[in-house]
Amino acid sequence: MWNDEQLSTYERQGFLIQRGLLSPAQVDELRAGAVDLMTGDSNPPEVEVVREKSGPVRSVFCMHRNIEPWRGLCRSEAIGAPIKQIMGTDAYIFHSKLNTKEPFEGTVWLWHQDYGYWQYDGVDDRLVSALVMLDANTIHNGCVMLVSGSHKWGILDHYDDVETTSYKQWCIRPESLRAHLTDENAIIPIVGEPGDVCFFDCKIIHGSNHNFSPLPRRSLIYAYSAIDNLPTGVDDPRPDWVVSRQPEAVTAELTV
Ligand SMILES: O=C(O)CCC(=O)C(=O)O
Repeated sequence: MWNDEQLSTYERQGFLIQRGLLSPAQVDELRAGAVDLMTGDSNPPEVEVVREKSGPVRSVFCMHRNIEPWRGLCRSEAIGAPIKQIMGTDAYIFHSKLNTKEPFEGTVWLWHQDYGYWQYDGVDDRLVSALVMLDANTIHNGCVMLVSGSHKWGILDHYDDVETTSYKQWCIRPESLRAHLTDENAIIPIVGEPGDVCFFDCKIIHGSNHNFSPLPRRSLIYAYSAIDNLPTGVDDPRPDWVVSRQPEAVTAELTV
């Protein structure tokens, strides 16, 4: 359970890091699972693997439903309880992925707000993500960077970037960044150790750099949505692997 200070820090910054939330044994299990996921030989059909233009795996989507340890982890007390507390209600997994950045080849995620595109998936903004570090996340290997407090800036103007990486991404237009992101000190590199977890708001501006280091950077992200916040009313919905349509309350067993 988070105390009042943790909750108000989360509310003010739009994110909170919990160091060492997962044990070394849990991290070992996740790392072994990551190798299997990335190999892809025994992935269930809902799992989608996206590769960098140069070949290595970039992301493995929708791994939370049927594969351990990912299925259990999103239901765990450590991650699910703070989510339930922040939301004030049960939550389902709206989106999940393992994001890998192979040494020298893992590429950028340009500045964006997740709700910049999720707003078009027919949900409201009651969504919170948990980023779990499987490797040390450093400045050099492309850790995520968050812009502190930017979850209160409204949704900035996004465009569809199909050039920069292999993954089509909604990104904030440079002119909109210039108008809003004027203080470099607001950019917080989310560096940390395996087992650290960062909880963040779906409206916070974030992105990450290329992996210039000899070390891999693997992190997984679960995006939780309030249980009654279902993707509806969209003419041409995105696929289930990116916008999950199985609203099972993964926090149902947790007491907060
Ligand atoms: O893994 C990363 O470096 C960034 C991921 C991200 O921004 C996202 O999934 O929205």
